Amino acid sequence: MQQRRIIFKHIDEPGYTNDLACYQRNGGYDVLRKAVARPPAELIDEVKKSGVRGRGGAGFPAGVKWNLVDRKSGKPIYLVVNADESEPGTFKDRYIIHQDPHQLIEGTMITCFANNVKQAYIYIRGEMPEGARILERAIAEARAANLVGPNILGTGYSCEIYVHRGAGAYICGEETGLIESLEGKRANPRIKPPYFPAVLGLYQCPTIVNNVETICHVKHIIDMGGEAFAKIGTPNNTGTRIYCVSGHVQRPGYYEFECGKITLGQLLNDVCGGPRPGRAFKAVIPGGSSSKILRFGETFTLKNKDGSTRTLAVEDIPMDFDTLAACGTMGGSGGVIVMDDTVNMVEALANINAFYAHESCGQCTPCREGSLWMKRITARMVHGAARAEDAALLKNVADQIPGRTICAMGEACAWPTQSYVEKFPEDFGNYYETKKTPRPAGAPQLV
Ligand code: L3W
Ligand code: SF4
Repeated sequence: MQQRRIIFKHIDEPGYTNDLACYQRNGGYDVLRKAVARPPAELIDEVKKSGVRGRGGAGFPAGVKWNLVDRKSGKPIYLVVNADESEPGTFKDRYIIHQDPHQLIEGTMITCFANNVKQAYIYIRGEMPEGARILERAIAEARAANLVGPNILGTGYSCEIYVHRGAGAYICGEETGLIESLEGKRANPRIKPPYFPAVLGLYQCPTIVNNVETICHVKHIIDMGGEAFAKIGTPNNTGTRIYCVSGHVQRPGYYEFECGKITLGQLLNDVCGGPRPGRAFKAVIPGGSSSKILRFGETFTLKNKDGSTRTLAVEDIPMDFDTLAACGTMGGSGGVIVMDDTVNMVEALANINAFYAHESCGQCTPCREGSLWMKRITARMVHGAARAEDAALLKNVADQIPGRTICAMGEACAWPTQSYVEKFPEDFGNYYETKKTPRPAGAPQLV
């Protein structure tokens, strides 16, 4: 399978990090130069026509988001680039930042010009200090070349980009938590609807929040035109996607393909070399740890447009937003985590549950208490204190969370438990019998 590298075109070439001259030698900032000569509304229209969907997790169309921005309020419009890449299994944005920072800065400036933004923030995850330094140096280089800052390219248009470092909390990647954090507060997500950041965001002003990869796509959309971009990939799932593959495959890594033009089986077998010698695939998380797990061997019956149906095995699923959603999971952030038959799903879930319980911001009772209880139950299971009722109890706790919380982390923490327990009854059901070991006298109570 041939990759189609658009975002990653120059990713492994030496000289792209903090070398503006190298970037410009290869056409860097030419698209910005052309963009600032066009009416901003035209640029927004190109992005709308491209159909590009957000690469951070939700897959919301970027052009629609830009259209929802309140442009009549008279308040400044802000752009926030979400570089708080924290979703377990996802490692693409940091690579763009490290290897090709000017691509992100060019996309940021085009987005700002199109939306009349005068101040943009790149909110970068606290654990990526080198990425922050690279970006700061690259912005300084661009500013010195009159590509960022006052009166860019002599157009009279001015725009500053600031790098803002998070402090290592997953919830800062949720757009409203991120905005609170940017305002200097604790990253407690805000209730939405009714007000989305497009209307009331940073400092209660209209704000566009887009993921790093999405912003990079903007550069290429403006370069080739929205219609041409829409021809890449599949209808409603346009452009390329970066899949970050980790876990039990022979060649883990990041791979860029046309969205939906590669199946999960092709990605894992042909591209990533298949399972380790002597092993078989057991399960795969297709879009970051928050997405529901897929079990090798399960099938999905999906409806075609003409009313007929088709049955897909896990290996046959095209890696696009819509098909993955129709299979009950999601493309999410593109983080594909593979598990082979050495993995016990109770242990895998215990790991994920510990993560979500630690990262819940605590505002909503179902998420705060539910994630903690799911962690406690799976922890006691793996520590040899499983109880007969644990699988059912886990499911019961998880079922109380989705739809009852302020932000999507409610779903994110519940979906793994729901899907693991449901799809791997042999691991969860047997756990009590096989792993039950008496607690040593005087051992601390696990729950
Ligand atoms: C204006 C409306 N704007 C929706 C905007 C909204 C947001 C975007 C999507 O969750 C997912 C989650 C994680 N007027 C609007 C509107 N918008 N209606 O559209 O919104 P939403 O609510 O569907 O999703 P979300 O809250 O952004 C994101 C999943 O991503 N995920 C998490 C990844 C985490 C990272 C990370 O590492 N930092 O990326 C993983 O797949 O579970 O489902 O912009 O404002 N009427
Ligand atoms: Fe915080 Fe969880 Fe509620 Fe989101 S769902 S606001 S992370 S408690």
